[in-house]
Amino acid sequence: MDSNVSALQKARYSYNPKLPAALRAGANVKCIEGEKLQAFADVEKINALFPSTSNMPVLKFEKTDSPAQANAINVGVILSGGQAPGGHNVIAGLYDGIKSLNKNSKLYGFKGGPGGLVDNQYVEITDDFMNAYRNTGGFDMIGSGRTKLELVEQFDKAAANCKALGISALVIIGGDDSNTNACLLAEYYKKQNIPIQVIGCPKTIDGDLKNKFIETSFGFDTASKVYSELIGNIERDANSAKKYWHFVKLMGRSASHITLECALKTHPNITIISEEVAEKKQTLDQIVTYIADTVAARAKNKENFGVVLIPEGLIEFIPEMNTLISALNELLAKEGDAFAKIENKDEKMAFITSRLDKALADVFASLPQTIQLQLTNDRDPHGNVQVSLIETEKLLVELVKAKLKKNPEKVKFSAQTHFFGYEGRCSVPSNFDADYCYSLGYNAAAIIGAGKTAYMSYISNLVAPAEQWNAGAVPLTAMMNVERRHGADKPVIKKALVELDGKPFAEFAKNRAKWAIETSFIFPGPIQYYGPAEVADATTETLKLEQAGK
Ligand code: FBP
Repeated sequence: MDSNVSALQKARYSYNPKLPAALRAGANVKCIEGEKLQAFADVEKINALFPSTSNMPVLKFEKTDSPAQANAINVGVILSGGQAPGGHNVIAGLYDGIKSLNKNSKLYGFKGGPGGLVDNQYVEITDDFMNAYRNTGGFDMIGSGRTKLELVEQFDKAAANCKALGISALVIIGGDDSNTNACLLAEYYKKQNIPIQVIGCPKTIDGDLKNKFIETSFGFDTASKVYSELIGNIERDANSAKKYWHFVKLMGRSASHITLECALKTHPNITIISEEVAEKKQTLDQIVTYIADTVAARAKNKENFGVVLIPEGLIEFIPEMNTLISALNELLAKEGDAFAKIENKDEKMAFITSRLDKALADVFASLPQTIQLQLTNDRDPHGNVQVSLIETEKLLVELVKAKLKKNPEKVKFSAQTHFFGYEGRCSVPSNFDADYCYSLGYNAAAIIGAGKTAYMSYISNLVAPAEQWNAGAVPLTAMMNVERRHGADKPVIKKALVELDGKPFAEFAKNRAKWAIETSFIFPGPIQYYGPAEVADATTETLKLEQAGK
């Protein structure tokens, strides 16, 4: 084992993640079939697209008193999409789980995400290799990638690569899109009688892969704890120096779950929730006015400092900006090459403005040039603007400054900006994520052992101590609906946005007026890995509030 590691990491190597009672004797479990589940919307379309994998029962696992020895199996595992703390523990749980089924079982990691499965880039996971990554953050054990698995040609190549390695099951650790593709793969293999099971595990720091079965995606707990520690530190700095307003943008591509969770943990003065902005059709100017008014109100109490939390995806939720971004997406899809050839910044902007209608050209012209340029940056592989590259926090500071200049009270306003995103994605997983991820992986082995395909590994009752967690599996098709994407109907696992009638938002909304004016900061401090369970094992405020009374 690598001796070049920190003292904490050495200690974490020997941390034993907690499992639900059903899995403690091994992954060979009693499998109880529950009710058959249909897609939660667009049932007929999903049934037609997934004839072999829709309408399957939810599964619940229980400890069996007479576990039979299973045959050895070879399994492949893939990490897909953005990093999230705990990914290595999903692999560790899967590794230990398939070994508990039969000690001669083998695990292969496909390198660099789904692309590695298609291009046959793999590594066999051995005891030593696995042990060097237990309870560590990051995805560097086998790497990750954003290649979309959706073409029959890719499915066939993957099947050939699996056949060569004797792999009869694949575990795909990813977010909503990766699990949608896992389902397409499972359906294809089942229909073609290709003997490869496909199982998904719910990953993303964004927290938007959740529904009535999946209580939370892994990584959300740790990432929001890391950001909350940093926000708490900034709050304390602001309260000490009393001279800066800190504008903090937080990751979460679309949904504002991370921002809301951090607000519940740290009680900042201002928190913008994208879903509320969209629901109330707030304009950029209304958001700026709200911030400027709060700055002015605190200035009256001589509190010329504060903290503002801004979700990464905000810009796309402001109605006029959303229309502008859609128009830019289309324009760049058509005339991107001509635009790329222009070198002069002013000419670039004139090119865009001349092609937008008057109202949108005015919105575009009202933005600082840095933001105009960022809005025209390269799109991601899906043709979408890359929100993590747009400095919304700086845009808001500029606009608030301009608004306050017009305030006759001469309000003092000095601002600092921050973006917390990548800082949290590879942190050492919290105990919650270490336990949850290990359980998800071990449980995936149980699903494989039960001979099932097109299921997502499902661990629930997560606010209780781990031994009371439930283990089971939910059909991937049960989480799907049909959405219009790039002019075509596509089956997708629905992204869960912040619910404005949900308990976490209600708790925030109840308190925000007080937090705005009275300094009510909370300093959560760093993640604790050792100590009393209420400190070291507690999960998110979001989950606690959502599960309260259930
Ligand atoms: P996943 O949905 O794949 O988990 O990734 C989420 C995320 O971390 C977002 O929060 C962020 O907007 C995005 O990835 C950044 O992507 P990249 O790593 O490609 O810069």
